[in-house]
Amino acid sequence: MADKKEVLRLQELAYNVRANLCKLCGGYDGNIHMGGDMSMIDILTCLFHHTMKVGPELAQDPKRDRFILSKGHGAACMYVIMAQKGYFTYEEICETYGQVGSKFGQHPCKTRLPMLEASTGSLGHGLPISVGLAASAKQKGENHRVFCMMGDGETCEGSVWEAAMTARALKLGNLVAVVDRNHQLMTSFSEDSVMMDPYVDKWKAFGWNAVEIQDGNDMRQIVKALDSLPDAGSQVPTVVIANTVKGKGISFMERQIKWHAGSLNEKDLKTAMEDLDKMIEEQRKEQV
Ligand SMILES: Cc1ncc(C[n+]2csc(CCOP(=O)(O)OP(=O)(O)O)c2C)c(N)n1
Repeated sequence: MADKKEVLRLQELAYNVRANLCKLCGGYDGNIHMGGDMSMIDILTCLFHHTMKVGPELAQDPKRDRFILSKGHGAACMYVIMAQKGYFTYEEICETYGQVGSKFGQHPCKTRLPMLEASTGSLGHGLPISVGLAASAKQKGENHRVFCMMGDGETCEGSVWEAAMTARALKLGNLVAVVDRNHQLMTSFSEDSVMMDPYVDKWKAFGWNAVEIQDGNDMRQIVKALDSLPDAGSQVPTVVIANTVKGKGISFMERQIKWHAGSLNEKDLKTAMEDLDKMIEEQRKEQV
């Protein structure tokens, strides 16, 4: 069972990410990919604050875990979490987010933010890059892990499955793919456009160790799943498939196709903050 105190600590951090992301969106003169950010926030919070060995103090350390945000359109969410870790401040993000020349582009850019492992945004490339990083680590006898966060829609890309076959062939037990299975793409629900199910079986058929999280927005379930990952020396890559809700936590965003990306006016922002306050209040009560 996941430790209650730790679960609540992570829930509070996830609440803070959701709130800061909404404030960033409210102050930004353009669209932010709020739907897919809200769905992956809980998993990403657990990865950065509980599971992975990462942080600004380890940025040059060869023993650090590697993280690739393959669904690069979720950059804003990752920046807010990286600010919590101390890589830079939240205020710095807000000052220039999405502007030409900013370090904080709508997609992550390694030339602007050297602590990133790769630039991403063109879907389907993160897993192939992660396979390269994991193969290199294995060859050199290093025992850190490589984590790659993808969207379920992203896994329509053939390059994902080419990488999946290669990872299995190379016995990359140091590789962990995480799929934000929010059942939505950009303009439709996933099962209305492409037949993804039986999704877990597909990964198993490619020889991967597949772990499904029934509710990928429930921190208890996330911690339990990520605490049970095989160690880096194992011979089989692992995929964690987290069933999530796009727009999670915000009443008018949840499961709404139009909220793949959007902007928040003053009234929306107020409602969003009230929704988030209610959510964290319930979580606090549950953990007492
Ligand atoms: C190669 C490529 N094709 C298209 C896009 C445009 N695009 C950005 S997000 C998105 C939907 C991706 O869906 P999913 O991976 O499920 O992301 P989520 O729902 O979690 O936001 C698309 C098609 C892109 N970034 N890259």
